[in-house]
Amino acid sequence: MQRRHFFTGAATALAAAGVGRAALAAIPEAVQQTSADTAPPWTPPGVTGAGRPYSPVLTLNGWTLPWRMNNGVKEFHLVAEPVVREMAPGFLVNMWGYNGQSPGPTIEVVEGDRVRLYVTNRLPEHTAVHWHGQRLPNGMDGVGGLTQPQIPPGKTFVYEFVARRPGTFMYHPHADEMVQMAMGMMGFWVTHPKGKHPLINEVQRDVCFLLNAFDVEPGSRTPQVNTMLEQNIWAWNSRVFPGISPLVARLGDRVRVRIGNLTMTNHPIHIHGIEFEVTGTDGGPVPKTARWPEVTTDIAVGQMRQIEFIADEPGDWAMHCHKSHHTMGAMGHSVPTMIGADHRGLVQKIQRHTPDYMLMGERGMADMGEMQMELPENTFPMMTGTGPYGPIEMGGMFTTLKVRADQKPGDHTDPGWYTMPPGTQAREVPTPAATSRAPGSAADPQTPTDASARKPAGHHNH
Ligand SMILES: [Cu+2]
Repeated sequence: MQRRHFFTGAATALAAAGVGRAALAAIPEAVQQTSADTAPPWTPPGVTGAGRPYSPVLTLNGWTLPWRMNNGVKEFHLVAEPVVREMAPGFLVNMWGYNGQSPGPTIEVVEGDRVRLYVTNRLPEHTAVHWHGQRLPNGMDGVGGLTQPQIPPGKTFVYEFVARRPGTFMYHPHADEMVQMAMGMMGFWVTHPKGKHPLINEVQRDVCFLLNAFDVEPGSRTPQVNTMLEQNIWAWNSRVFPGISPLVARLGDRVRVRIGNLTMTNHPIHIHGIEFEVTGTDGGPVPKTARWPEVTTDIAVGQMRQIEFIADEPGDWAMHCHKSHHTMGAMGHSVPTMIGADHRGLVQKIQRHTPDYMLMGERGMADMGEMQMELPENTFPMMTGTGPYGPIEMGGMFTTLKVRADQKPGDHTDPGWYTMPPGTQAREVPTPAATSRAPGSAADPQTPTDASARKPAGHHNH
């Protein structure tokens, strides 16, 4: 849901001074977003001049900033401000963002558009906005101190340039960057080609999102801004699974996914069920002769990757970062590995002194997915997300690609879980007796029954 708020203070002052209607509208209204749901693609209302048609993108758990035409210039209004982001249902984090959310709204323009961006700073400290990847005059590059004075709290600056090349871009502060990006300040930018482009395919689905990370102590609500690498919340567009919308496609659709990385580590993004090609980066389209098939592509820090595939296999396909700790929620790194350790009888003894004591990891960590452990308030569980067959045991940077034959063209609504055709699903069969070993049994080689079992047998000492 979007709400529009006018800068009533400024408007009142201007009205009192008897300024005309044109001056009152000198700055476009700043549209606000109150929801973390995926907003439908924003199609501009009937426009003329530079308001040329394009096929809009879908921002995963985000939205597109409406613009207005003013004498042939597309005008936007960003407001940098503190926001509360719902990272997953019931998990709220105090962030800094733009126009009510983190990330900020996606900005969509067409190659050749003259763009004017007003930026109002409602943060407690100065900021500046860098338009990552754009060709523009040096003074519009948004590097505080280098190309412009910082935007002080309470002030509005304006940027203006021509979106010269089509592609996938982002925006973020170049002011107190470590703090401001750790607090969630960033947004996506798409410049659509002005016509048919030899290296840019027409697609039926065009989805974008940013990779971001936070360090939110369990039980708290504000990210630790001085954490360099040990973030514990791995997010897509400031959302974590199961709070991330699925990518939905109609069988046979050509799908483009644009991903930017504003975390401090790389993310190998992996999609099941299909092969894709990297068709572009933030540097522009990749020549066709330089594309090769992949199922995983690594997205390094500060990079963007634009990938494309044909959604020709129906199902619910996992799509995730392949760093396994990035598909988990907050967890302690100091938990010792307990696999293979025999703790029988020990837990009860410890619980006599420490009634809340729990043993973790004796048989692996999978049990965590359904463990009903008491968590501090406002803590995102370590693993979460339940599928039709039980806990998915993943959170963080994980979602699903849902491909359906009966999905309507352009319909992004979640079709629910996939129904497997009969005979196409892994199933249990009788286990041959000779290979059956119950965990913890004497036949389990990882479970020594006594000290002598550890001694190598059949060898002589030399
Ligand atoms: Cu990752």
